[in-house]
Amino acid sequence: MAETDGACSGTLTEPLTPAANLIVALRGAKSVFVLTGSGISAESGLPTFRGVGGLWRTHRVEELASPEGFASDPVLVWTWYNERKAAHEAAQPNAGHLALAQMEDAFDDFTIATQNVDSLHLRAGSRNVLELHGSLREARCTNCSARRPLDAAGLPCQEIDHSCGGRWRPDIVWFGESLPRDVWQKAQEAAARADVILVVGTSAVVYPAAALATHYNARAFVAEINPQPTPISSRVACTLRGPAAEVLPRIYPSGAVVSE
Ligand code: BJW
Ligand code: ZN
Repeated sequence: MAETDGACSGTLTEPLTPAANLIVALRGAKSVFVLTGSGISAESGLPTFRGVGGLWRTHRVEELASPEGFASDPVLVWTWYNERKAAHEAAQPNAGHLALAQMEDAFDDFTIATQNVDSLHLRAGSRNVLELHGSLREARCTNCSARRPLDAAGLPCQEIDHSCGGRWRPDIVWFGESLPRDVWQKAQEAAARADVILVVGTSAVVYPAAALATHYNARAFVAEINPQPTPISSRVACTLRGPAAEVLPRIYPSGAVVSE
C-alpha cells in the first residue's frame, strides 16, 4: 500500500491503517462523493497544471485560461487547447479512472465531480460525472448560443470567427468565470449528503471546486489521495500518499469492499 501520513487513528488495540479506516468507512457508506483534479490523469500521460513540467510552466495563466487572454490572443489560446485536445484523445483512462468507474456500480449514490476537461472519467465508464470546469468535447460561441463538437484536431485556427460576429471558444470555465449553475448545484448537494468524500489528484487551491472537499459536509469521512500534501491535508480524516492509479485500485479491489 502507498505511504501514508498516519492521519487516521483507530479505536482498536491495534490502530487501523489509514487505508483500512477508509475501507471501513466505505463499507458503511451509502453515498460517496469524489472530487478529482489533473493528478488523476497524470498516469495517463497528461501533465498537471502546477507541477514540475505542468501546464502553467510554459505560459502565464492569464494568457491561456482567462476571458481577457482569449480576447487578446485567441490563436495562442486555441493552439494550446488544440495541443491538449490531441493529447486527451491519445491518452487512455488509467487504473485510477477505472477503479472509480467500478466503484460506482457498488453504491446507489456515487458522484464524481471533476475539474478535468479531458473526458477520461466518462471514457473509463463512469456515469454520474459532473464536469465542474466544462470539457473539451465542444466549442461555444462567445456571442450567441451556437455550439460545435470538437474532433481530435480541435478547432482550426482559421475558423475562430463565428458568422454572428462572435468567436468560437472552448466550452470550459476560465478564471473569473462562474461554474455552470446546474453542475455546481448538483456537486454541492452530492458533497453535502456524502458519507465518504475522496479527494483525488488536486492541489485544492482553485475555488470554488476545492470547497467541495471540506466546506459542505462536516460529518463525512474525507480521504485525500495525492503523492503531495495540499492545503486541505490537515483537515481530512485520512491521507494516502501515492499515485491515484496505484492507490485507488488497492483501496477498492474489484468491488470487494462493499459486496462481501
Ligand atoms: C497526483 C498525481 C498522481 C500529481 N496521482 N495525484 C476563493 C478564494 C480564492 C480565490 C477564489 C475564490 N473563489 C474564486 C476565486 C478565483 C479563482 C481561484 O480559485 N483562484 C485561485 C487559484 C487563487 N476561481 C475562479 O475564478 C473560478 N470561478 C469563480 O470563482 O467564479 C465565481 C466568480 C466569478 C467572477 C468573479 C468572482 C467570482 C473559476 C476557476 C476556473 C479554473 N480553470 C482552470 C483552467 C480551465 C480549464 C482547463 O483549461 O483545463 O481549471 S485553472 C486549472 O486549475 C484548471 C484545473 O481544473 C484547476 C485545478 O487544478 P488541479 O487539477 O488541482 O491541478 P494542480 O496542478 O494544481 O494539482 C495537481 C495535483 O495532483 C497536485 O496536488 C499533485 O501533487 C497531484 N498529483 N500526480 C494523484 N499520479
Ligand atoms: Zn455566434
